[in-house]
Amino acid sequence: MYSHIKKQDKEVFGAIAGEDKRQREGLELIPSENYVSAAVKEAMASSLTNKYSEGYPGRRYYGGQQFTDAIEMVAIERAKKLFGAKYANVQPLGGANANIAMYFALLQPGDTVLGMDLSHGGHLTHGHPVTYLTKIYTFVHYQMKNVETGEIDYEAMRRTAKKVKPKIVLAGFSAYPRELDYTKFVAIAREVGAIAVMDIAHIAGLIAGKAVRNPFDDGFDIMTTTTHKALRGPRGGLILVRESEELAKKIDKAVFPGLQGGPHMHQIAAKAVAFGEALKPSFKKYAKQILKNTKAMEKVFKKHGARMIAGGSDNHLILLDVSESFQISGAEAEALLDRAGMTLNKNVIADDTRKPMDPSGIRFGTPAVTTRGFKEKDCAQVAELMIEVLTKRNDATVEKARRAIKKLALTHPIPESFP
Ligand code: DSN
Repeated sequence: MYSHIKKQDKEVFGAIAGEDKRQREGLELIPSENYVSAAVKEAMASSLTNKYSEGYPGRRYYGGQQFTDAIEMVAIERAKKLFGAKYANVQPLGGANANIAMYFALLQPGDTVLGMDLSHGGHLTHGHPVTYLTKIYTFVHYQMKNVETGEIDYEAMRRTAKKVKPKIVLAGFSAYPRELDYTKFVAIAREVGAIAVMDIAHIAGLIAGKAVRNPFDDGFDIMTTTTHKALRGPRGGLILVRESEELAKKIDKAVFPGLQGGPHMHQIAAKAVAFGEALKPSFKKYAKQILKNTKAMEKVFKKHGARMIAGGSDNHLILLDVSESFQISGAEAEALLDRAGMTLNKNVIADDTRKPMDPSGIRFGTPAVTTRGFKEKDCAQVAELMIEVLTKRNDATVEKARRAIKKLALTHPIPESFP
């Protein structure tokens, strides 16, 4: 592996080798990360990175597209099958790009979007004031009604929707551990004449693996997603349209030429490979195991009386209030656990009084460790180690946990392929 980089560029090689080792010997608990197959990596490293392919299959602006067209068509067909969509655009470079293209396709400057508040689990691209998007569109937010159960305040959401008349009712999150009531979102969108969109980035793998409901089954019009989280593909984005040809055309125009230049064909090939893997029956088992593993961690935190936002988890992630539970900040917890080989991220919790760089919570999840073959008992052991480190915080405890984590990691090597 890497024989050419090693010979040619010691500096970059050293860093890549270091990252490989870090991934091998530590545990990835960031809920938006995963390990891809060797086949996905091969596609990413293929000669397709040399090719310009502006346009869409059959209508490109450059010649030499006989193979790129075939690849993009395969990716589109597999994405459609995986999510029950009539149309798919596989060109978005990432999740943020997918959301920006979706807004560009559906909105005029000044139009309103009703999305989830960031500190209640939403995402920057759902209208946080630090983003450029808020200079173009108006974002209004809904929140949880009860932070201890995670229940969304659908009544307040409906009242707000009737008042502000959004063009998009946006569901989706990056730090919310419960399942949403999709029928309520769609009903509100229909009532005010809005398009119902869900950013499924965090749970795309769970939807593809049929471990949770598919929002299209409840009438959502569009779904945007990344491809690299529980879905286990390369870093990238994807936009799915349930059935409207008119919406699909608008999305295609917005992605190219509206927003992006040449699609990254190596990335699209890797998406096609990953979608093929997710269509296999074994992916369903994987998705279900993610849920079981998160429940096993939830059980341990509950037993120790730790405060989880929304009271626990129905999906792949847990948001832990470390400030209240362990009298430690999110940044301190992240650093401590990182030293013990458990990589996760500090995260704001609902209505956090602390700053995003040092918030009150940490966020972690099980997609990556489940790829390594972790089962409930392994995840419970990780949760116990987390609690021990967060409680005792001394060097000896951190070192003991680091050794235990390394052992767990080495006995569960990152697989090169999936059954
Ligand atoms: N950065 C992603 C996450 O970690 O959830 C979302 O954009």
